[in-house]
Amino acid sequence: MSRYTITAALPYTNGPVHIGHLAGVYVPSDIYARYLRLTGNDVAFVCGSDEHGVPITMRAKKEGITPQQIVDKYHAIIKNSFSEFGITFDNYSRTSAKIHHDTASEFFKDLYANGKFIEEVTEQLYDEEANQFLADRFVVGTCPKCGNEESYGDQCEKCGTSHNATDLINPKSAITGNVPTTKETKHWFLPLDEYESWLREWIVEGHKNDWKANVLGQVKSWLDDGLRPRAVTRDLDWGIPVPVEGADGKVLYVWFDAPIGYISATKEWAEREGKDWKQYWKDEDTKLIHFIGKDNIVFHCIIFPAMLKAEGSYILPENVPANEFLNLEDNKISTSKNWAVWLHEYLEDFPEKQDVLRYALTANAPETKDNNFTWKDFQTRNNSELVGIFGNFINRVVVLTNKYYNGQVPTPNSFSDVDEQTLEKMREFPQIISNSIERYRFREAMNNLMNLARLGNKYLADEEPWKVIKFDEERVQTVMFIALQIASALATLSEPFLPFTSDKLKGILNVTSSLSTALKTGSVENSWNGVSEKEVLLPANHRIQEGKAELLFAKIEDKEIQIQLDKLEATKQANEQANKVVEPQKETVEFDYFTKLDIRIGTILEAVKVPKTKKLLQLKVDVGLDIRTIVSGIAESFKLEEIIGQRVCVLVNLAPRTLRGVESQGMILMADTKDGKLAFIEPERDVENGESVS
Ligand code: B3M
Ligand code: ZN
Repeated sequence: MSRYTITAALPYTNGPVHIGHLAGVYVPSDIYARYLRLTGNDVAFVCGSDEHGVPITMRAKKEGITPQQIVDKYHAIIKNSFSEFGITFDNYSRTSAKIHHDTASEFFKDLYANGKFIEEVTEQLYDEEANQFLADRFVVGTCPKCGNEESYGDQCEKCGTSHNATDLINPKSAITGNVPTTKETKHWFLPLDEYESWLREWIVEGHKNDWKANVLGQVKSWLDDGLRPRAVTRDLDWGIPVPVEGADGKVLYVWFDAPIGYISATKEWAEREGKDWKQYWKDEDTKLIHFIGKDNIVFHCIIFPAMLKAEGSYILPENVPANEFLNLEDNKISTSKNWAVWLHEYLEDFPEKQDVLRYALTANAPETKDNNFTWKDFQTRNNSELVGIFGNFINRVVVLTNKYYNGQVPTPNSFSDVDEQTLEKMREFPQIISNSIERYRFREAMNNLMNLARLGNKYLADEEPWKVIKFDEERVQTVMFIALQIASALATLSEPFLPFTSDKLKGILNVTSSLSTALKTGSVENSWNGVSEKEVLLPANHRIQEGKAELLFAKIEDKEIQIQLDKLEATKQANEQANKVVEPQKETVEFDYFTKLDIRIGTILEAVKVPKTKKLLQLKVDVGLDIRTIVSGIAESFKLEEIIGQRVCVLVNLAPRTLRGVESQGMILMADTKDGKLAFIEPERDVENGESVS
C-alpha cells in the first residue's frame, strides 16, 4: 500500500464549474483517486474554492455585490455540483477559510524570517482615474513572449507564460481602459532565478521520462527564457493581508496563497479524521500528484515547487499530469462569454446522467492536445457505446439469468477452451486498465474497460445461449455462469470511471460495494485485484436482484440535444449583439442625390424560393405602378406563407439585376435585428401601394 496526496486545481469562485474544468482536471483526478482507493492505497484527495484574486473582485463589481458575497454564492454552487457529480474529494475547502489564512500567513512569515524574499520598491502600473495599482487581470496587453494581445498582467493564457505586469507591451487598464502610468510601491519578490538550475535538474533531467511531454515542453521553455524574481504580494484590498510590518494595504498574490490551499485543505481534513496532515505533505514516501489544466503549469511546476523548496520541509510533486484545453462546438470555452456547459445546469437538464458526461468527457479528454466537445458526440457516445455495448451486455445477462434460472447464478459444467480463454482474458483487465491509469491515460483506460464489455458481448454472440438452451441446458449453465463473472468484473472495474453505473450494477447483481457485507453474503470481495485473483466473482446459487432490472443507460433523443444546441445558439446571438457596433455613418450626400431615389409603398403578393440558394426569394410585388418581380435575400428570416400581404418599402428605380437567372426589378428595404434576422420597413398606418416615401 502507498500513500498519495492528490490535488485538483482550486476553481476560481468567479463563476460555476464547466465541462472544460471537468475534462481537464476533475474527472481525471477523481478516476485516479477512486482507482487508488480500490487498489488499497491511502489517499488524500483535496481541493477547494480559490476565493482571492482579481477575477473575484471583477465579478463582484460586474454583479454589484461584495467579493465575499460572490465567493459565498459560487463556492456553494461549485461544491454542491461536484458532490452531485460524484467527485470524491476527501475535503473540498475554501481559501477564505481561517485555517487557510493562518496556513498561508505562516508559510509567508517562515520564508520572510529566513530571508527568502527580496524586499524592493519598484515602479508598478497605476490607473490614475481608478486610483488603483494594476496587476493580474486588472491589466491587459500584448504578451512579450507570444504576442497575444489579450494577455493578463501576471499570465498569458495563450502561451501559458507568467510575467510581471510591467512586462506587458501596450498595457491597458481593464477597469477604465486607460493607458496606465507607473507609481512606486513596495513588494516582496520570490527570487525564482535562484532556483533555476535546481528546477532544471529536478524536472528536465529528473522527470524527463515520466512527466507528460506538454508539461516538460512548457517548463523547458520558461527555464530557457530565464527565470526572474516574481512579486508574491499585491496592492489589493481582497485577499490575505501580508503578515509583516510595513505591508498595510497589501495582500498575498493569489498564486502564492492558492497552492498553499492544498495544504490547508489537507490540514482541515486530517483534523476532522484524526490523521496527521504532515504524513501527506512532509513524508518522502508520500506521492504528491497535482491535477491541473495547462494554463496552471508554470504555477505548479515552477513557482509552487520553488516555494516548497525555499521552505525546505515539504515533499515535491511526483507528477503534474496537466491536460490541454477542451473546446465546445469548435469554440473556446469562456466564462465571460457564457460559452460553456455549466455543470450545475447539466445536472438539472440531465438528472441521473452524471456517468454519461463523465464518459463523454473522458472519451474526449484533451490529454495531449486541445479537444472538442459536441452535443452530437455526447449523444452518440451514450446511444452507441454506453447503451449499445455496456448496457446491452448487462441487459442480456440479467434477462437470461432471470428467464432461465429465476435470478440465480447457475452451477457451471465443464469449461471449453473458449470458456477458459474468455475467463483468462477477463482476469487480465485489472492490469490492462491499471497500466493506462498509472500513466494518466484515462481515455485509453476507459476504452480498455469498454473492451471488457465487448468481450462479454462477443462471448454471448458466439455461444448463443438463447439457441443452445433448446438442446443443451448444461452448456447454457456454463455460458451464463461465465457471462455473470464478466458482468461482476465490469461492476468493479467501472467504478473509477462510471461510479453511478457501478453502484447500479452492483445492486442489479446484488454485489454490495462494502467488503464486509460482500463476504457475509457469500459474494466475494469485489476489489479491483479480486477480479484477476479470485477463481470466482459471483458463486453458483448467488441470487441477483429479483424482478425486472432497470436499464443501466437510456437512449438520448435528438430533441434533448436540440434543446442544448438552441441554448448555445441563443448565447451566440446574445454575444454578437453585445459586441455589435453600430455601423458608422456613410459619407455625406447632397439633397439632390436623395431625390433621385424613387421609394414606393408596396405589397408582397407571391413568394417562392430561388432554387439552389439558402437566402434568396423570388417575390411578386404590387408597387402601385405595376406588379413586378423582385429577388430578395430574406429567405432565412421568414417563412414563405408569413410574408404574403406584407406591406413593404421598395426602391423601384434601381437598375434591374439578374440574380441566379432571375431578373430583379427593384429592392425591398430591410433592417437588421438584434437576433441576426431581418425586419420589413412598413407604414404604421394604411398607405396605398405606389405612394412615395420621402
Ligand atoms: N484558481 C484556476 C485557474 O487558473 C486557479 C487554480 C488554482 S490551483 C492552486 O483557472
Ligand atoms: Zn503569450
